[in-house]
Amino acid sequence: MSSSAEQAITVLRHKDFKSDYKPVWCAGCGDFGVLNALTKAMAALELKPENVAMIAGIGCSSRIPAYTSVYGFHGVHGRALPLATGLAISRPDLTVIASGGDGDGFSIGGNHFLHACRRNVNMTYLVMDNSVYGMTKGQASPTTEFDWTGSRLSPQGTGQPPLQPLEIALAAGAPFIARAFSNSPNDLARVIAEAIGFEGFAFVQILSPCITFRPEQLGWKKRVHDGFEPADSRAAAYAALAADDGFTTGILYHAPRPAYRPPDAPRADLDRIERCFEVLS
Ligand SMILES: Cc1ncc(C[n+]2csc(CCOP(=O)(O)OP(=O)(O)O)c2C)c(N)n1
Ligand code: SF4
Repeated sequence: MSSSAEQAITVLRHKDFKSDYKPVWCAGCGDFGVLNALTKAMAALELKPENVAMIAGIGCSSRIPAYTSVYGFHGVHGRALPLATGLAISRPDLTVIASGGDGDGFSIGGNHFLHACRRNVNMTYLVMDNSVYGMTKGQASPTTEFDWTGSRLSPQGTGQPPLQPLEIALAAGAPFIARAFSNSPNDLARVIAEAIGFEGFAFVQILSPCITFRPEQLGWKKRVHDGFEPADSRAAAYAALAADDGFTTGILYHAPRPAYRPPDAPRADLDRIERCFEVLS
C-alpha cells in the first residue's frame, strides 16, 4: 500500500470522533459546541479512538462520552474524577478525559475536585459550567449567582456567593488551569488540545449556556473576552484572577510539575485482600 493510501485510512477527521447517537440536548445548548471542539481537538492531536477514554458523572453535560466514538463510562453523579483517577493510574497508556457539569464537579463531586487538583494524575477535566442543574430542571448550583431568582426552590435567590472554580483549582495545586467558552469553537478546541497534551491534571472550566433554564446566558457572547496569559507563577495567576470578571478566557496557569505515579509496589492479590477482611471479622 502506498504511504498516501495508508494516510488516507489512518488520519481521522473530527466527525470520526462522533458516535452515531444524536444528542438529546435541547436545541441551542452550549454542550453542542463543547462536543464539536472536543472532537476537533482529538482529531488535531491525531489521537486514536481506541486509546482514549472519557469518564463522566450524571447531568446533561455528563452525557458527552456517549456522543463520541472513544471509550466512555457514564458513572455515578459526582464520581467522574475518582473513576478517571483509577483508570489513568492503572492504564497510563490511555488518554483519560473526565467531563461533566458544575453540579456534578463542584457540589457532590467537590471533594474529588480538590484532591484531583492536589494529586496531579495525568488526565484532563472538562467542566461544562452553566451555573445551574440542567438535568434536574433548573436548581441553583455552586456557581450560581447569589441573586438568581429563576429557580422555584430558591425564589429569593440562594443568598450564597458562588464558588470560584479557577481560584479553587489554583489554591488546591492544579498545574494547568484554563477557562473557555462553548460558543468559540476554535479557541475552545485549542485549549482542550493543550489540556489533553499537558502532562498532569489539566482543568478547563467551559462556560456552556443552558438555554432552557438560564436563557439569559445567551448574553454571555457579549460578556466573554480573552485576557488570560499562561502564568507560570502562582502570584501572577492570582493577580490575573483578582482582575477577572468571571468571563475572561484563556490559559490562566501552566506550571508543569511531576504527575503523580503510584509507587511501584507489588499489587495485592485477591487472597491477600480476603485475608485482610478475615482479620477484621
Ligand atoms: C447521588 C445523586 N444525587 C442526585 C442526583 C440527581 N441529579 C442528576 S443530574 C444532577 C445535576 C446535574 O447538574 P450539572 O452537573 O450542573 O449538569 P447539567 O445537567 O447542568 O449539565 C443531579 C442533582 C443523582 N443522579 N445522583
Ligand atoms: S436543560 Fe440546559 S444543560 Fe440540559 S440540555 Fe437543555 S439547555 Fe443543555
